[in-house]
Amino acid sequence: MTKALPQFVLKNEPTAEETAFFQEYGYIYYKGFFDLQTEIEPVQHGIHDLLSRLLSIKGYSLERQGFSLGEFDSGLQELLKKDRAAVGQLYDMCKALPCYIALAAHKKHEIVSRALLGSSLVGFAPRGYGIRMDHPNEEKFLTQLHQDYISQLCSQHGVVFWSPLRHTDQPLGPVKIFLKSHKDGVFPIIKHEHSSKGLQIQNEDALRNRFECITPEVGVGDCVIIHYLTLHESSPNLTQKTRWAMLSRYFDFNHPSGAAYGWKGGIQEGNFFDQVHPELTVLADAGSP
Ligand SMILES: O=C(O)CCC(=O)C(=O)O
Repeated sequence: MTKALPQFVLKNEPTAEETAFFQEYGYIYYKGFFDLQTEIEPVQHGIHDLLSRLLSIKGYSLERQGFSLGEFDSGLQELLKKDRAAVGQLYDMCKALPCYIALAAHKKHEIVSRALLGSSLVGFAPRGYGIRMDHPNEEKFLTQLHQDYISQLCSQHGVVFWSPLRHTDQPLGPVKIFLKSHKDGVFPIIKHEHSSKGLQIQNEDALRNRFECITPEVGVGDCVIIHYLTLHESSPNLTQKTRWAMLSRYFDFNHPSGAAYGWKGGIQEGNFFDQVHPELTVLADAGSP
């Protein structure tokens, strides 16, 4: 049976207790973080409409149910079978939905990240936002064990907001979060190639065993906030539906780690971990760092 995990409800800003929880465990769960009707539904509606647009451009007449909160992506599984590349196009289209962008940059993210990070000055990680689609039985795009800092690089002190558009229970594949791992700093990386997949945490299995792992089921409208240094990874989607999740990232301008190299962005901006941290990088076919 899954262990019941603490859930908080955000009032105006995080309380001292919530901040202390986040700083101790490296994550926090907020129930009802987004309003279903005014904040979530427009994004789901937008996705539904984009899918219709894509199907019509492609000339596919797939059978679709009308929009509902649970079935906003009706027709997607058929499209996956018919034309996987078109689904990749949908992935890019979703990120451009104005109602989603407004949510990703919503003031409450700034308020919450300031409080959790104890910073008066936070930034919105450029190109650190997006909507993940994890399809049934498709493992290629699942994230491996990682710390977000490795690919974001703006600052070691940051947070990622993770909020699903479909209720994420165990079969749909919650994020695995390794509690308190943020306290150990940046872990050394084995560099295989120039991509986030190519950056592998050294001694992955030993780290998985060292920290307690949780897999929080997350409801639509709820949000899990994870520290940039907390180890986490995807779990597989074992259902027949796509797992949808919105992510956005905020970082602390006041932390010395970002200031040291001018808050350079990460992989999306063409900057790589080994350029900033040669002392923590080992090449795949070399010895220890
Ligand atoms: O949604 C997931 O499974 C993990 C997402 C994640 O860690 C990431 O995109 O950096």
